[in-house]
Amino acid sequence: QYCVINDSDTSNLSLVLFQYRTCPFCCKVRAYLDARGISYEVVEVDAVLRQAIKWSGYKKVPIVLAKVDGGYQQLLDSTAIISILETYLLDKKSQLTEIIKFYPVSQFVNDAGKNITEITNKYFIMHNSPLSNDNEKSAELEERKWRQWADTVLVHTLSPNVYRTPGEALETFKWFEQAGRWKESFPGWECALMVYVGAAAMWMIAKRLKKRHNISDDVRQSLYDAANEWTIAVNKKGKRFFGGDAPNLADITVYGVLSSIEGCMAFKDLRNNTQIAKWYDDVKNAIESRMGKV
Ligand code: GSH
Repeated sequence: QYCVINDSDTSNLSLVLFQYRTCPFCCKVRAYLDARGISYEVVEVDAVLRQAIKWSGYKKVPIVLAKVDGGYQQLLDSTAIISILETYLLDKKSQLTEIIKFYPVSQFVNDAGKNITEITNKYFIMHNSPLSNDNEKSAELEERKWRQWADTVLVHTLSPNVYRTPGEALETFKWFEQAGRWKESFPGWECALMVYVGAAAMWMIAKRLKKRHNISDDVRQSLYDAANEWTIAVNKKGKRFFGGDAPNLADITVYGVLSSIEGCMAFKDLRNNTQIAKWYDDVKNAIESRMGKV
């Protein structure tokens, strides 16, 4: 329902991102698209009714729909989307339809009886020729490690924090409504449904998630611990970013995930109680300076 247009985009991509504005995985994909100066169209999905993604067999967001020869290709999973597009940008010769063959979708039922969709190789950037030097290799290994950490550690600290109490959950959803510009996309009753049903549901779900992911009862501390772990890793590099003078995929991923709570009380607390703000603001500025116009 809106477009980000970058006049200097030479990627030849034509992408539609189906998203919940403040979903951490969607924020991560937007951070990537903006960092690479790619133009794209955004469709905001109603998180309760999800009509806008009924066409897809996949029930989650983000989904990126890419125009390819002879039709459209759907790309699933935030991490896979980033790896596929990064491979496409690095490898000037291959088409998306060729690249996605390296990222097969596998579906299985896990121990808990849930249907799981996984994308094989999702953390890997494919190269036409092997990386030649050890520095490049270890940089890529570290980048992969922290992208994985963002998906498996950092992200799990968010829900218990932003839905910590019923009041905080409601405040969070009111920010979602504002940030996602729901009022421009959905009728009033649907906005109210999303805010109140969403806040109540997520407050309850967050308690379960807290247990499942072993988040300590002091949920803020878990968030601070994660942020500190990352800040130490960045500082060790002795540069502005983990990736050096420019953000790499690890910076973009960690930033993207954290940006999903920017309007929440937890984010203010995070800035005030850790050293992450400088790095965060630097990445934000770097990304926004490359981003197209809305
Ligand atoms: N591994 C997926 C990714 O990285 O893209 C996770 C995506 C995901 O869990 N998305 C959530 C979702 O769509 C929103 S934050 N859940 C289903 C729903 O809300 O209906």
